[in-house]
Amino acid sequence: MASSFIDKATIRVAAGRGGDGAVAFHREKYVAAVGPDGGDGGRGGDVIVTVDDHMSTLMDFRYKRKYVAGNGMNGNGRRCSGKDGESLTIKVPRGTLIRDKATGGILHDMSGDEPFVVAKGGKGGWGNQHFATPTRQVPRFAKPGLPGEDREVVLELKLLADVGLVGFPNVGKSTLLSVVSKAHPKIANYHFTTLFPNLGVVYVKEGVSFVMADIPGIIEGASEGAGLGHDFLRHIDRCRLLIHLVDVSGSEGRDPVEDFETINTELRRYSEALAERPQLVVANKCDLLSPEDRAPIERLKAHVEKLGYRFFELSAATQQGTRELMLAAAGELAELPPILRYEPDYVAPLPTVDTSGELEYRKLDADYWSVEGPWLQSLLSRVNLGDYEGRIYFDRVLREAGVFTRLEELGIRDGDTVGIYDLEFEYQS
Ligand SMILES: Nc1nc2c(ncn2[C@@H]2O[C@H](COP(=O)(O)OP(=O)(O)OP(=O)(O)O)[C@@H](O)[C@H]2O)c(=O)[nH]1
Ligand SMILES: [Mg+2]
Repeated sequence: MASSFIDKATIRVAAGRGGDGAVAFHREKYVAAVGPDGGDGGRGGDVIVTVDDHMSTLMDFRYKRKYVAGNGMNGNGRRCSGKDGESLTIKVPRGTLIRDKATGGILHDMSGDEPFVVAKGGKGGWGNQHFATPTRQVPRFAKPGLPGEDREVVLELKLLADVGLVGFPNVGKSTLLSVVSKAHPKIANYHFTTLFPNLGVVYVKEGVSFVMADIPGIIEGASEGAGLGHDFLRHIDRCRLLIHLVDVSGSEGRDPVEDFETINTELRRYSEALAERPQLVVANKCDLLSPEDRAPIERLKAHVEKLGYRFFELSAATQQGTRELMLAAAGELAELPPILRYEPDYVAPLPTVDTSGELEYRKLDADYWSVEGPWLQSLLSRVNLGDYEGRIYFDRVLREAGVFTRLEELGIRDGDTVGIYDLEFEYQS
């Protein structure tokens, strides 16, 4: 589809890393005592996503694919904390779904107004001021900052519309939208005039209005890529009601009943749920049939009513029947559940790490042991210690990597503190 309408994009989002904590000591003339006053590192900036109602495509993401927030600054003496890294805000059109690229899981549906943090900045390391205890008055260590989240995400636009128009090309979908709303979609007597979705607001009466989406035409084999394919059906995924337009004039030599079935088959191939969505079936271009040639209308009517659909006769071009159709649509919508919002279903996989790299074990004080190293830092920044499963997993990886065995060899005793970046725990054999 050669157009500037981009409705899917993959981008990389990288939050800032946290600054390192400082080791510093407070000194005053004539005062003997020195106190630790190393400040903390600043937090890394987040990458945040917000909705911008002036945007209607993901075009901006075609050329710019990497979004990086600022790093936190290191802490300094005199208890000066490092400056937090600057957060970065990305704007997307309303209705954009954010998925994790690796798992396909839904991270967030940008339908509402609340911003979403798609990559969290790394925590700053603590300065040595935090490590003073009655028995350890001169802590000569501080903590490094942690890396920020860095991930690839897929942005997928799914417009927010109550009603979706479906049908073969050239049946009059755009014409219908143009006569019942203020939208000005392109209309012409050839196939695939519409290349990307158009939205229009249909005002029915005071207090009653709805949003209708006009999408490109569907043909047989769309699910295999025929015509414009069927990817654009994602824009009517959320629709509460479909209006299925069928050309009954025979102007293209096709059979209305077959057309109706073909479209439903293609919808089903895209998604069972979409095929099951309530439909109003509409015979369009009725003005082209003479009153004595109602046979195609009657055949379609009988066919769809037997299947339980409501049927309407229409001439979008002369606006015959449009009012009745819009009233019926509004009536159906009043009974239907609200527009679909996608619930997040992303489950962070437990991070796999190669634990073969060397770790640095340091006894920083009589009862304080520090363990650091690249893989440990990476594991810590990716595992969720807030949940039970995450903690068990972290413990297991450390055990299997021989961290506790090594600490015992070095002489750790029960009750000593183990510090791993911003994590501290009391050692129990
Ligand atoms: N006579 C008559 N012509 C109509 C009617 N509705 C639409 N048309 C004509 O049919 C042609 C196609 O109309 P469109 O509204 O562009 O059709 P579409 O379904 O949006 O087509 P695609 O965007 O290509 O899928 C245009 O020439 C319209 O003027 C109708 O009710 N009666
Ligand atoms: Mg059209």
